[in-house]
Amino acid sequence: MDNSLRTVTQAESTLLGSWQVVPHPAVAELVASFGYDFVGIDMEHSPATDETLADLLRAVDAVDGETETLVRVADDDPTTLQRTLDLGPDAVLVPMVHTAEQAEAIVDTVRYPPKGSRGVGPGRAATYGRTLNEQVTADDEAFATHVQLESEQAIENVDEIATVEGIDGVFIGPIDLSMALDCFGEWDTEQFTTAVDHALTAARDADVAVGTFAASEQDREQRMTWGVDYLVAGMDLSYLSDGATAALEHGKAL
Ligand code: 3PY
Repeated sequence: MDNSLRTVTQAESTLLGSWQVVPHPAVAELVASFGYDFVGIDMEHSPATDETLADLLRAVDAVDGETETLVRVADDDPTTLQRTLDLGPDAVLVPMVHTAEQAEAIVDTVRYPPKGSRGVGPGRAATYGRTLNEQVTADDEAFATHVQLESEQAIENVDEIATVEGIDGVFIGPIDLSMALDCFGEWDTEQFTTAVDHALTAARDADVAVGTFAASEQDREQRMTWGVDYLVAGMDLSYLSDGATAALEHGKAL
């Protein structure tokens, strides 16, 4: 399967994903069955462990082999990244990346020598049928590396971050970014739109993908006007809370 999260800048339309913070394989399986392009699995703000993550990835992969997996890791620690990559996701998204030096260190961590410093031991990422040699040789193309921009410093440095060789995409974290810019949730403020425009331009100039997050109809409409390559269009907790609220209200009204 081609890895769309690596080549998304050439895609004809915006890839749509669903975000998962409830770390149960049934949720991953259900969401993947609706035809999303990818499921974003959150290890930064969820109670998922590495062991749970393996089952979430299996659940998505078992549905139809078409839906990809993007794992937002907890941090940029080499151990975190290597343990995640050994489980074979289609993409990793590293939060809180503020500088080009940090992005360079991430690329070094995710690549095997001589290009980087990743240790060999791919486990599930070897897809079991391949020899270790085949896995290691193919692995640079097997997954995408995206970094999340969510601070004033990241926006200041975005031109350098986006051009780091080996970075496939940048992800604008609107919630944290707006908080960092002192306009929490105020998507139309000048400081927020200026920062977003800067990030979009830098990504385009560097020819890397740009993605973002939306949790409501209004957010989706706004973020599509940004011309993003991939969009997280909703998340499991919101689906659950919307459905639970609607059923309760309907039941009470009868
Ligand atoms: C943000 O918007 O800051 C996010 O991290 C979305 O997941």
